Amino acid sequence: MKLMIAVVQDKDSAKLAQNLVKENIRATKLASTGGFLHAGNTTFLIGIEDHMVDRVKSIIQQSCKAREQVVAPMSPMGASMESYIPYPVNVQVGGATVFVLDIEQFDQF
Ligand code: 2BA
Repeated sequence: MKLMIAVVQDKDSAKLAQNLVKENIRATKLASTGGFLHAGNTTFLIGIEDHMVDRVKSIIQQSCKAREQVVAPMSPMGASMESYIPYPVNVQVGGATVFVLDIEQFDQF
């Protein structure tokens, strides 16, 4: 058994959730925030049998697309100097960042 953790853009989360349900794949959605853009994104926790990992990856790939985002300069007021960006930059976000972890035990009570 594996735990797949997928960080996706909010714009893609409804589509991904729908496509997982369609294929009877269980998932938990968590509201999350990107460390770099400080923008909202969605983290999916998906517990899945080993042989389904590639199928889930391909569903994620089909459901999520990359987008360009302009990062406006952030005020150093209220934000730490470490994350201060003094000029606008273009970053490509997504489609999805996916981690696959081994699960030691899986129980449901
Ligand atoms: P953010 O951290 O807000 O990053 C948004 C996008 O900004 C990233 O897209 C990447 O293109 C860019 N970026 C991030 N850190 C950067 C840096 N130090 N310098 C220059 N550009 C940088 P993605 O790579 O597609 O990541 C989308 C979101 O996925 C991230 O949002 C974060 O929430 C998550 N993520 C990505 N890599 C991760 C990792 N290794 N561990 C945990 N979460 C990760």
